[in-house]
Amino acid sequence: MKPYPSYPHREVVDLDGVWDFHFIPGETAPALADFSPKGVAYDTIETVPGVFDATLPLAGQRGIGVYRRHVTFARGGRHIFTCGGFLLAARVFLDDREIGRTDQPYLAARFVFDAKAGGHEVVVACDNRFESTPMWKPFYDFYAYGGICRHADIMALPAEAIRRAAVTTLSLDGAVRIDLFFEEGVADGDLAVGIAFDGRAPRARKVRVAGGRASLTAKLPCPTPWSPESPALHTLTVTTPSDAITERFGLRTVEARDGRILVNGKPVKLMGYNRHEADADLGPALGPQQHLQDLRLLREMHCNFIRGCHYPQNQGFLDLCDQLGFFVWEEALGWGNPPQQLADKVFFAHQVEAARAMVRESVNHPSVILWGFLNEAASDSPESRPLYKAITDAIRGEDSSRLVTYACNRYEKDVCLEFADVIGINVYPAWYGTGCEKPREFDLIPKCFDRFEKLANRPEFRKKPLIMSEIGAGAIYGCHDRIASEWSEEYQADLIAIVIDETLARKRYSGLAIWQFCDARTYVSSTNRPRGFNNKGTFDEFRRPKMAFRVVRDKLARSGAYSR
Ligand code: ADA
Repeated sequence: MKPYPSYPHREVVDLDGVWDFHFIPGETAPALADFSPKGVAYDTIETVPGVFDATLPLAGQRGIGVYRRHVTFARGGRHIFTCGGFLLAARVFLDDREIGRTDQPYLAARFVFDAKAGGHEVVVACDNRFESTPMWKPFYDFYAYGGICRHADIMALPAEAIRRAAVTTLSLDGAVRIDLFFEEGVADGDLAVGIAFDGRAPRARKVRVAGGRASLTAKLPCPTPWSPESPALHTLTVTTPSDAITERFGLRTVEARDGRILVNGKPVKLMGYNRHEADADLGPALGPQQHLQDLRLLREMHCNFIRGCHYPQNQGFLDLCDQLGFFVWEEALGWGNPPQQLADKVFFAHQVEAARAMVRESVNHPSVILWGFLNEAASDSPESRPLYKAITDAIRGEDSSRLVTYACNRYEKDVCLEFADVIGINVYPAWYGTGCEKPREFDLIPKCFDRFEKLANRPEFRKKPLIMSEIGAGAIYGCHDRIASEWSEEYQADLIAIVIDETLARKRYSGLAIWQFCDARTYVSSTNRPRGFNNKGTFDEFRRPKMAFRVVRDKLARSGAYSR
């Protein structure tokens, strides 16, 4: 699915579809840096978007998946290859010449290159071995697939090429700041641009370009604010003498005040789920209908909030969240990273870059109100502070119109909370670590809510909103039990019922993201992961509802606050 922005004047070669394919098993594959596309014997096919290792014959294998297809360019000159995300690392070649590489999983990549008019061969080598990226380790609790998992295309680049036009709401009556980012080659100095909102006639403006950037302010002719109740969207088309870009955005403000999250000046309570991009069989390369179906199920439960765990989201999915009026917490890739890793120079630089790139990519989605990073990493270790500071600085340097947070499981020992605008707590009362054989220890749940309220009410955190960013229990679909004990649908439903009541009853909590929307594949290695799935979904991997579905739907419907 081709997400916003669009470039109406450019020649676009859509790369989605069927590619030739060959897999080189890890034992015989060179390091990705040494891979050459010469002489590869393509013996099968794969689809883009897609992952090559979700189904047989390559399920579970690690190595290099090589994709090839032919393209034709009408004109010679500068082109750009863009892709919404590779797994885990990739190199892209045109006629055996490398045009770009990335070792940032799930992050949009863009490579500029020169090419003659006519036919060319594009090769993408995707390495899904853990050593191909510093960003992923085998201990993450979600399966690491390999492939070109999101939309890809190639466009011809004109002389005054615009990369993005980021729109920031200055006031709900339609005043906006527009930050223009140009591709290389746009000279410093004055540039004539056209600015058009909502398909109206463009207004001529002059901007001053410096270092590939320019800024201007403008006023929308017919402003309508975006909100979940009324997710009104606007478009902005910016033209240069040779290029045009159309961005979609929403007018809305987000702030933290006195411990509450305010959207458009009004306090909101975020009620919803953590969601992996996960198909039952095919892994993370979901199609538009699947994304939409998940959002419809969330809407049926009267949810207004999604934490996109634990990586930058599919842009097409965020487009749908904008249209349907969901709030989103988007986060950069990370999971339980230990102190040594957080202090490692290469990991450090990759994390900062990943956070920055995520913000640039998603900057125009009104649905995204929270930027997150480093899920459950070692935020209790003083050596981690420089990275937490560097990431939050990088995010705020790109965008100061949203709130910054991370999901913490170090609680009172955390030494990085000062860097966050919002405190996110991941905790599993009555599931992990109760340390005894007593069934259904549900009295632990309100105690847990009390505990984090107390933490957030410390003088230094009092003004920060508080979110329960993960809480839940496993249930195997179809497992029922007369005493409603662990792993039964009854147990999970009862636990979630208490969690919802506690969140709704407490003003100090600005939100809840239940863990998790649907069962998603991980590794079998742990005794906690029967079937090789994380089974804490309210739906199983086929979106079959467990008992918790009705509980959430009925409770949130009764609360009335989140329906549209
Ligand atoms: C963590 C983590 C999730 C998942 C969850 C669980 O809090 O952030 O990705 O692993 O626990 O199911 O235990």
